[in-house]
Amino acid sequence: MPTPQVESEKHGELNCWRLTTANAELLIAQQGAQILSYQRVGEPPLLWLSESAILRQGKSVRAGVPVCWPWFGNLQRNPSSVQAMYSGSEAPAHGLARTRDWQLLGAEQHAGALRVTFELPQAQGQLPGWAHDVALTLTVELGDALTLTLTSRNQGQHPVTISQALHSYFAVSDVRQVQVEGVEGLGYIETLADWEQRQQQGALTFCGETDRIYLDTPQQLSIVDPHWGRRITLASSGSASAVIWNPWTERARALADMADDGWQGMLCIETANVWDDVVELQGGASHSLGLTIGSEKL
Ligand code: TA6
Repeated sequence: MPTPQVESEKHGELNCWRLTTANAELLIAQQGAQILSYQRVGEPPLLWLSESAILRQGKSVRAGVPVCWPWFGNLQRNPSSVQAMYSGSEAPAHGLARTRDWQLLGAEQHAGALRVTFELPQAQGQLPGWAHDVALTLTVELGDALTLTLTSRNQGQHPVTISQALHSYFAVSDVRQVQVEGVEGLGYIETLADWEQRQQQGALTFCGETDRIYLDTPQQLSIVDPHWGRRITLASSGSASAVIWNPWTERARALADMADDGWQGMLCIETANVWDDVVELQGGASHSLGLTIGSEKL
């Protein structure tokens, strides 16, 4: 089969595209421009896809990289400048982009790599309760590494403030055995203890439910996974905050789209603009949030 190539496929209710190169394969859904899976030849998946995932219109899939935009998480927990942008009644968690159909603008190949670009046309004034005009695109480049670029360009006259995240679910051998490097000494918000501000001592390991916003994050973070002999590398741009999440036992049991033990094989590190790192776009201004995911043998 000649590579690289882009083929369309249907999974459950979702239109998807499978991108294949000589050394990697990626599945992306039209809904949310959400990457559902990513694997390189000869190694375990880099992104996690829940074995109980629900592939239905209007529901974000528990997998890959949901795009949270134009706000992250619970809108009420966002700065007032982000809240003020929305006039609808119930604000869905993680914004309005992850459950809507994006449009594939084009696919290009160059030197064995593939690049696809998606746009959310409704962001240009047609999102319910969010009456701003922003050109929103996601570019996915599948080469030796995987690079995602989420670009927001304010086409209106008035400033627009957003929070956002590439809510990446990484695949790990066992979350209890891995550690995250790059967060040592950082301040973080412990959302599970009244959003108290704390300071990280040493590298981060996991022994219970975790849901934290790390502040002033460096551009490089990594997940060290000795059992799989792998280091997953995350290189970010346009971001100074990251959310690190694992639901652990009880919360996983409460999620219909996660197996009871599903939490063991996943870890979310979400390259973000949240808390005091939200993005204010003046009329005509644009911002890009970038993430390159790579891996190395330990
Ligand atoms: O990023 C962490 C978080 O906001 C958690 O609090 C948890 O709820 C998770 O995202 C998943 O959210 P979802 O709406 O996809 O179930």
